Amino acid sequence: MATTEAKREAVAAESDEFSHEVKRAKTDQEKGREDGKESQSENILAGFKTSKVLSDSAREKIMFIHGKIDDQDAVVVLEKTPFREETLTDLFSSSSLRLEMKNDIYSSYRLQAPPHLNEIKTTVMYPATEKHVKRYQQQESFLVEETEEDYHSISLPYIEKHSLGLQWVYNILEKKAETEKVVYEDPDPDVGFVLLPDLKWDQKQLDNLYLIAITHQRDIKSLRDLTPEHLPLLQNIFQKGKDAILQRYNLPASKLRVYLHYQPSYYHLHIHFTKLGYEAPGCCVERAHLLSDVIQNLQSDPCYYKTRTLYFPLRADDGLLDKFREAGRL
Ligand code: M7G
Repeated sequence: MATTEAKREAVAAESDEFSHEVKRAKTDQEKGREDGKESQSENILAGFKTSKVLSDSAREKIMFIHGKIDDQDAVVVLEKTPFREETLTDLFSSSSLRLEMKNDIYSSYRLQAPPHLNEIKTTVMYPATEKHVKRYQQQESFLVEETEEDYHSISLPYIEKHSLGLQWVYNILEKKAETEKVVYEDPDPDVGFVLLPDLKWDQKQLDNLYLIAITHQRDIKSLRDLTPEHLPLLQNIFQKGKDAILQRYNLPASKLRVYLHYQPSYYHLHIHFTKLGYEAPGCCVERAHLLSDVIQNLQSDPCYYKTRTLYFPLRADDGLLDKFREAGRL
């Protein structure tokens, strides 16, 4: 289970090429919506040749596949989406039922739903690098203990050299991508942010609601950089983010899990807003830090995140893990 979760997390931790693909697809989709119809994109998967199933989960109904499109490497993620209460009437009335067995009051069927009620969320990384392919392979995780000293001698130099591109973040902040999706924006350069649906959320149902708030400030990498100077920013995101979600989705703050990841995949400060009860990838205790705790910790100790030992999981193939090993810290 943990490995599938790690892989689901990795879906979002793609390189720039992936972001470009996604942005292109979204832009087309958005254009389609403006025309009053959803655009039908060219089927780039029509000639997809499967090389290997990298991993899958029958329970989560997700599969990560490595293959080729026009002789170039590609990774495709197929994920069945949750049922939606508002489409049940349509589903029952417009599907066909094939009986498999009947015994007393018990019967089982194969229900064949019409295509519009049977969609599969599909993420394509193409052209994919070796790094993409490796990310989705079954991997063990290890818990790492990072002291203040480790952060400066091991993590920070690694992050500065190897972290994933932030172009997709800047595209959102500069209104070059996903503009239609923005739920709320506070344009203030110091305490402002953009709140929008996360890539992982198909926005079809609230059960798996997932939004991210991206700060306009560009120089805060992660939790480690936070000091009391950032309290107005964090409090602003917390309050206005909750207000915006209540207004748009009618979900009160008591139904939300608002947190930061450490380590994040992208080193530009952003806050995750998910629905309480939804086991979002990365909401586990070893990775998620509640925003309300972060605010209180900074209020009680200005150096809390600068000096504290932090714990987080790293996958076996993560280069940062090698660095911790080389330093004798694992
Ligand atoms: P993170 O804490 O850096 O790491 O979160 P994680 O990806 O391991 O969770 C970054 C968040 O940004 C994730 O929840 C991603 O799903 C989301 N995300 C990534 N990309 C490339 C995009 C994107 O292009 N658009 C949107 N809306 N969200 C994205």
